[in-house]
Amino acid sequence: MFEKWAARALVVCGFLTIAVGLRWSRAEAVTAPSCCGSPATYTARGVVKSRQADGKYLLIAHEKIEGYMAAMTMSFEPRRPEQLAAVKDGESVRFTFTTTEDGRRLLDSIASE
Ligand SMILES: [Cu+2]
Repeated sequence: MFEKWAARALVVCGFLTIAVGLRWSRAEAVTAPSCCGSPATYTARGVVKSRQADGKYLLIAHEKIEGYMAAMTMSFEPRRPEQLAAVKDGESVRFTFTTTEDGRRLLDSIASE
């Protein structure tokens, strides 16, 4: 008698676990950061921290970017070398960038403020 009840409880428990698990994974997919979704363009403000010697990246401490991410320091990839020359380290800048499906952030424009 007890065994039958326990077996039934296990089955119900299993179903609940699967149901909750499915719901969670779906919720995660919806709220996942927009790091690698479809391309989007954002405008942001920040301070240039440094640049990579090979000219491939600019490290920027950016303010909160509405609809994208909280304030943090991260790298952005200039589309053209002139973009690196246009700003100095330590300078406050305003910039526009476009995200790519593989998670890159390409600088469309950047200028000191
Ligand atoms: Cu960031």
